[in-house]
Amino acid sequence: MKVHGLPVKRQKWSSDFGEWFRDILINAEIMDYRYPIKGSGVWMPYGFKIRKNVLQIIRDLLDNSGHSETLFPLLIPETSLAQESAHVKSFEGECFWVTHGGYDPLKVRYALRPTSETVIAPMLKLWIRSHADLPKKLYQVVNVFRYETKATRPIIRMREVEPFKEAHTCHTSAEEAEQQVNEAIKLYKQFFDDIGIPYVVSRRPDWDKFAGALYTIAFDLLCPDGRALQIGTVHNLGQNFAKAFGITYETMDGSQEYIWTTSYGISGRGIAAVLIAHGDDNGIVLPPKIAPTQVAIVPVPYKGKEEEVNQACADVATKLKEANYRVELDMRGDLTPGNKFYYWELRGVPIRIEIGPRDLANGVVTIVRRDSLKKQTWKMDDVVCAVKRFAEEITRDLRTNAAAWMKERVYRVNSLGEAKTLLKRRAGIVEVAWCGKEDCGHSLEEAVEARLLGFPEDTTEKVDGKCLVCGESANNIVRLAQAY
Ligand code: P5A
Ligand code: ZN
Repeated sequence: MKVHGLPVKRQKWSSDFGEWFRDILINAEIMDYRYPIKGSGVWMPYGFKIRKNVLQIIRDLLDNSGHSETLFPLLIPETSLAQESAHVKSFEGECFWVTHGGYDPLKVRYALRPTSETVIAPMLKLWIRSHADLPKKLYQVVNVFRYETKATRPIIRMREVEPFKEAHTCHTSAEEAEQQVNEAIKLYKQFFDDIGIPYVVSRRPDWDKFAGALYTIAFDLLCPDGRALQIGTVHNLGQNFAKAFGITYETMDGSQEYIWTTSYGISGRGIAAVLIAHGDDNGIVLPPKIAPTQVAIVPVPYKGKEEEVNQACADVATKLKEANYRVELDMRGDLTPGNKFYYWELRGVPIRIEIGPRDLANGVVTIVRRDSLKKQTWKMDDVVCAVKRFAEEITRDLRTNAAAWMKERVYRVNSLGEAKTLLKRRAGIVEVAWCGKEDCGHSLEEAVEARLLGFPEDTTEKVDGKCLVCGESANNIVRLAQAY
């Protein structure tokens, strides 16, 4: 079978994850990465539907927690980008620059936004007058552009990053900004929990924080190849951008103060994470909430019984649609039932219903769960109840299994040798004691040839250990991993 001119390969999720991911995007018709610009891809119709459902979850979460959706321009004058010194230093080498309008060189060149702090700041300066204007919580869903020099990968490391969901908030005090950071962490936890994605939350070391931030909290997912993927970040920006752009507000007692800001973002990696965390050797597996098709109905006809079987399938489809499920009745005449099973499995449709003459005679349907591939028969009259129940079970089991898989791959060790061995064979995430000194952190990264993800932000556990580098007492655990 060929899809879109590419041979269908069956790389294994379990043994050849990188290839699996690349192939599955094309084979399941999610993203075509053959566009003639490196780092740009095309969301295909099926992928676009998944993208739309995932976006809806984020929009709902943000809309229901006091954020307002907006849309800011794509172009940033270099003069704006340059206003916050740490920010410009980190991002100017990553920008795509617009230098001409037609034949005319521009006096001030424009950057395609690599992120929007410096797009939003000049407008906040105009909008924020007094404490009554605060807090302010905005977000937008856009594409951002980063001239990534590391190997690009579809969805995971794009140069045109899309959909980029970025929130920007403004506050009257440091405490309120910190509270917002915690609120954002909670929102992102809810988002990932909703689609069953496991994560660890870590405070990035100072040298790896977002440029212009006081500190950065990051969500990381462990991929089947043992590498960590950063799937979302929350930044406390303190007053850095407020000071750089002169954004002040009038306090209750009439004085002028700089505002405090935060920003947080999730990219298409939020979608990639679903494919990565739940996929298997047969394809992708989608949680019902975001599956474009939740139930695929496949008739298994037998000579002479075609009409009855097809009619029963149509009746079941109608019932399920009336109960608001997204249903596909697969009546394609040119495919065998086997081909159809393969087709829907590859695309991760959570529930498949098969009806054959024997089912019909017994007044039942055969229901197959995509996650476990287990088959069960169910009374045809109760099909709506069955689908409801299976959808709930699949949602729960996907989350539980993915979380268990990741948890098994978090190791706590107390020697550099052990850490190095585990990380070398990409066993997962390794936790060690660290004194917190930057020098020791760098030495640690060098010694084990991996990245420091940071301090756990999802536990308050203290340890009674010794820094593996300098031997001084260390109460903090730090996470290390090979990272994307
Ligand atoms: C927060 C939103 C920011 O840009 N400004 C607005 C802040 N943070 S970030 O960490 O730089 O990016 C947010 C998340 O985007 C993902 N990401 C990418 N995804 C795909 N391709 C890329 N090239 C890429 N770069 C960053 C990461 O998940 C990151 O956490
Ligand atoms: Zn140390």
